[in-house]
Amino acid sequence: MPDSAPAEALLAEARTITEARLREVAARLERITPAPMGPALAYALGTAGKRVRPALVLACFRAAGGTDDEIAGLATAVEIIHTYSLVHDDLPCMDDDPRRRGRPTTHVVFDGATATRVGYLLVPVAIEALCQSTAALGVPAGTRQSIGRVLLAASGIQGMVGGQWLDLKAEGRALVADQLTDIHRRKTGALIEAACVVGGLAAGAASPVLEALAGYGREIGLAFQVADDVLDATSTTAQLGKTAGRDASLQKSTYVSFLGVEGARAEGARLAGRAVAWLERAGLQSPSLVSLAHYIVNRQS
Ligand code: GRG
Repeated sequence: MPDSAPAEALLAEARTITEARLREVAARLERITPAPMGPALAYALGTAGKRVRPALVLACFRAAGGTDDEIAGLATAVEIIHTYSLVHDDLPCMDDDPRRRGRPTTHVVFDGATATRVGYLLVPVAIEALCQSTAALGVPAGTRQSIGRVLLAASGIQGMVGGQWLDLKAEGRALVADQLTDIHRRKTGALIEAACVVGGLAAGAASPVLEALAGYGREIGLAFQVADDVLDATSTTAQLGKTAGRDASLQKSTYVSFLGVEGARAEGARLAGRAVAWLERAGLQSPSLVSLAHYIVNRQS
């Protein structure tokens, strides 16, 4: 049985430091942005997530030798991109979901136009957090550029936006396995992989370490979505904090529709094992990352 304590401690730390930064960002945005946008931005930033992506930034930074607490700013930047994606994902023109993180979604509390603007506005806010944090960390200019490029590429057409687009187009259509993997890797996996890589880059990691962190992130990024498919099919709305059974009602192809619940669980475990193997091959000692890989596929929400 893998040790879950390091992952739990890391996630608790990620929640504490990220949420403190998110509160600061929300308070500043509320001061400078007229209603309803200011309150809507603060609402979206104030919802309580698991903070898996910030935890990955922290753990990969430390696995690559980083020690500076300013990494919290970069972890927050990644979480803000993720937050924008959730606000847009829930919109009526996308997954049309009334609940997220145990609360009504931003477009339900405000309206669709406000929630759409919230999403767009959060992107430059994230980039600002990235710039401030990499400057405070003393990251060299070339590496700062790489961090920006990695995060934006993962968020764009070859990553998250492209994956979401393909996912929407695939509703009600049968996919083949490679198409499903491509969608999952882009829609969900790309940002998770980027969280790992930017953590390593901020610590000044050399190429073999970066490659191992990217490999780890790629495997757990896909595993994360496989676990999400399982949870959607097996959990309740109360447990998930978002509407359960959404994939079936939208007639989506998922790992569960391909492999069944047990097959999808086994695939998640296989991918988590592959993620840990990347660390072992590079000689990276990180009980937190090992534990987090298992947490990602065994989580309950
Ligand atoms: C313009 C086509 C287009 C897209 C815009 C909306 C969007 C960009 C992308 C959607 C990306 C997305 C929401 C993917 C799902 C990823 C996922 C499994 C999210 C849930 O993550 P958790 O479980 O959530 O970490 P918490 O709430 O814990 O943060």
